[in-house]
Amino acid sequence: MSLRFTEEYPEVGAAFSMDVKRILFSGRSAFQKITVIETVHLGKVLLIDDRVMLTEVDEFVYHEMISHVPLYSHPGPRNVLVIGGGDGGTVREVAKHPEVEHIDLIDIDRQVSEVCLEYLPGVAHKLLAEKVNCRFEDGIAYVKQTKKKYDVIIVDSTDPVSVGEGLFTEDFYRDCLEILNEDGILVNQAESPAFTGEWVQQIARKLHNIFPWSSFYQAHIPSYPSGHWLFGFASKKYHPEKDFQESHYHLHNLDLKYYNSDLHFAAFALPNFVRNLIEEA
Ligand code: AG3
Repeated sequence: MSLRFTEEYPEVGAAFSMDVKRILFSGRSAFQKITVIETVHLGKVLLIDDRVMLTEVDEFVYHEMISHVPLYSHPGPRNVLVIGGGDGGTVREVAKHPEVEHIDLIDIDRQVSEVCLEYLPGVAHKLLAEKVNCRFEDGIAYVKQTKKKYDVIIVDSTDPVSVGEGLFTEDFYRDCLEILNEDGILVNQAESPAFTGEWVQQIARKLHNIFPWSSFYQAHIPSYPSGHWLFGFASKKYHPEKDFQESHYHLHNLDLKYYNSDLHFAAFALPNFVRNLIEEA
């Protein structure tokens, strides 16, 4: 008998299915349902509350784009804060930058990291690196009370429902602004313009209200709703295109599968319907 997993997209009455070989882990933490399945064509897949967080075949797109775009827009990103991202994929990419001295990862759910270290070590292994400090607590409370300052904050959250919702509020963005250095940058995962334009507009409105400068960039992520994904880019000083750190990019010469210097610019070129969504926000 063949087994299939289907992620329902209740917002648009659609769904996405994949053939499953077996279920590797399924459990409920204090916060959410966590599942790892081994699929027939998409490798191992991490699900939280039955939504696809990553698949082994396309996680590089999301993790490279959420990390290298802000890091190559900043001339000296030494201290980086990752909120959410307990699977470790974002930390893995951030850790590739030699300028980055320290990475704090704040995820509410320790079990996500434990499960990923066991079943998805290729994604999670850098959680154990020396320059990475993992704390399992509420990111909203952390940004409110910490005295530390960061050069780059990356919000690698779930969708703006249930556990993830508080990471999409103006209050949260204001607290992030507060703990960013004078020239800091915040990037967040900003959902699908095709399927959940309403969510994109809310993010656009809020980032625009709080940050001196904000914009969006896009990537193709086949396993996410609609496959067309946005990231918010909000900054105090730097402009992703004018301040692209070309010499760092060439010097590092990282072996990446999606991000490159042409895409750094191209990702900010948005289709008209996305421009309109954001302008009308
Ligand atoms: N963050 C989740 C992106 C949202 C996907 N949404 C969905 N499938 N409905 C991914 C975490 C990876 N580090």
